[in-house]
Amino acid sequence: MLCCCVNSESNKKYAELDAKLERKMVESRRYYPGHRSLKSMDSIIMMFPKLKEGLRNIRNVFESYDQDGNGTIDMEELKKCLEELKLMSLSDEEVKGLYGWCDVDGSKGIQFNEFIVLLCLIYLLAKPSSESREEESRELGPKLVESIFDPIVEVFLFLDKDGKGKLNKADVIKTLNNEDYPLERSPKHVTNMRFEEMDWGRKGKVGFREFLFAFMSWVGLDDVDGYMTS
Ligand SMILES: [Ca+2]
Ligand SMILES: [Ca+2]
Repeated sequence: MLCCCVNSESNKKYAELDAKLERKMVESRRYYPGHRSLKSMDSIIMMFPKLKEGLRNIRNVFESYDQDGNGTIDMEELKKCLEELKLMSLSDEEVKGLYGWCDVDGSKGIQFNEFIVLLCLIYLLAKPSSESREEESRELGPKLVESIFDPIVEVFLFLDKDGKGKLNKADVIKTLNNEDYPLERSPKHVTNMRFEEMDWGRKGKVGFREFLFAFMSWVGLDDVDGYMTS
């Protein structure tokens, strides 16, 4: 179905998603006490091996749902995947919106790096804000998603110094340089990272989605496999 106003409509939709995510990040400060125990870049870097392991597992999920084996997940494949992972609490419309938003290269399909971001956003937005977390009935799917995405949310909250749900360039650079912990200064190759290459937008701020893409390449998704070559 062609529509002449598709651009302004999708811009509006993405602005809504962005605002939603921003609120989610502000709310999350209460449910993710772990960000307070992160002290420096070193404590973040120590999480990388475990995160890489989690990403490898997610790659297996990605591959098993890419049923036609074309290297991308389409809407139908995604729906099956979400059912299996018990992440079905968003409406079809919402999932479609997120799908388009995460397809950053506009290929109309979700590659592995986009898939991770998409899954994380669905997980976050679908997650009940507090109380009703049914611990006992959690199966492999949600556990896997949780074990990889919760620590990443905590890194974001740690970097979000003013707690407004967006990252501020000055704060991030300061943290990357470990200015408060001069003895722990990270080696240049570590701090001189793609975080600084994030699109900081008009006001020197980035939201969670952009952070996630940067964080993925930072953790070293590139050496998890060859999907990041585009
Ligand atoms: Ca496919
Ligand atoms: Ca894509």
